[in-house]
Amino acid sequence: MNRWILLCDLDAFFASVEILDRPELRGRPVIVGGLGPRGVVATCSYEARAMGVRSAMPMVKARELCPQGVFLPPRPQRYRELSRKVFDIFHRFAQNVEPCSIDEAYLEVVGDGPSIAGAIQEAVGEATGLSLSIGGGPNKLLAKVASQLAKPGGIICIPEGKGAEVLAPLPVDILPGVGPKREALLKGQGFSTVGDLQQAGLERIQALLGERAGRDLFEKAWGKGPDHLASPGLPRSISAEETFPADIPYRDVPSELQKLSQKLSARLQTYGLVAYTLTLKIRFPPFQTSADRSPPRGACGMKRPSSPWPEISLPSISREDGIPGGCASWACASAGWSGKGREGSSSPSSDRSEELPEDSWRGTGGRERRPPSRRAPSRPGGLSIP
Ligand code: TTP
Ligand code: MG
Ligand code: MG
Repeated sequence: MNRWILLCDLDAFFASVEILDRPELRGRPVIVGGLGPRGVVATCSYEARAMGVRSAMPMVKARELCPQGVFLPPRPQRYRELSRKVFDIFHRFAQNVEPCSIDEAYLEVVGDGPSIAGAIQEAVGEATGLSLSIGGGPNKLLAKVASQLAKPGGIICIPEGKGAEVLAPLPVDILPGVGPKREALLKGQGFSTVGDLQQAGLERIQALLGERAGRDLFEKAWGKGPDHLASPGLPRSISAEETFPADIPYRDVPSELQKLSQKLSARLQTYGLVAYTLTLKIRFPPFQTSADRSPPRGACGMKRPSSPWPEISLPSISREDGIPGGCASWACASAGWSGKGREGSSSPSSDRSEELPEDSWRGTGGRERRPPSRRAPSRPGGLSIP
């Protein structure tokens, strides 16, 4: 196999950077995130993960689980600086790079996959001191799964034709798209491993999940996935969000949303984009999140980013949900667009890692992640599943 897709993902990225800059923290449970009463964990070192701490977990819970932890606020600028260095290395080695986030990208490489992966890992380590895990395969699905198995600090490459065999003994939630709900549904029907899904046959999976989702999952179970990277370009959405230290009264929500929409508008402008849909999310006490999305180019009155946005249709949210307590604890506005929506001359960065919103470390959108129990032991320097 001469052409490989590699998924490169830094290990415990924000926490690793903190440890890099303060080596005395090495070996300690380091937890990075919002330190206020509403803060959530952005990420944590593997030592903290051993204590049960996870990304997107409320910081209060993390403190309970790991009272001896070192709790640090995020430093987005420093993370971006290191991310840029790492992405420069990716571009040196790869024909194509598809960024997925600030610490992660798919690379298309030609040659001996495992040794190219080893060279990338080494170059990143030398240039930044950061640990990188790499999964390789003939397509994005297998590269992604392999990268999960390779964490932390390993390389696992799955050759062409071996995907189904490697996947068979793994738990169903190794497959992208199988979250806690779907995992419970599948397990309830006796499908614990990917091999169970392979054996079930397409029709049974479709009967359970519907025609399209069933086909999609069945194909993944057999190791099929996209074998080309998305063309370099734009992120699919941009968002701005705010977690308030204390609940705000409902009458203040419109002005807060105005501020968020201005932030968003500025970001759209940076990329020369015209928004296509607008989504609003507001969290009401105790922890109820309401969302409202405009139809394409529709009622929310999406306009050119240069003009201030018109009023946001808050009332439709409030009527549906009755606003218990009459106040909000969190708000998020995001915008998406069609490929055609881009304007004129400004040239956006093709590096989507740039898109991490300043405040995304608050992690409000993420789901708690699972313990890395399924991770196979990996050895640095290269392991290839024969
Ligand atoms: P990930 O690559 O998902 O996680 P990680 O690098 O911390 O750990 P690993 O890859 O070894 O499992 O995310 C990269 C960074 O993005 C992470 O260091 C912090 C940030 N992040 C958040 O701010 N909130 C989140 O909910 C998640 C998942 C990540
Ligand atoms: Mg990572
Ligand atoms: Mg990542």
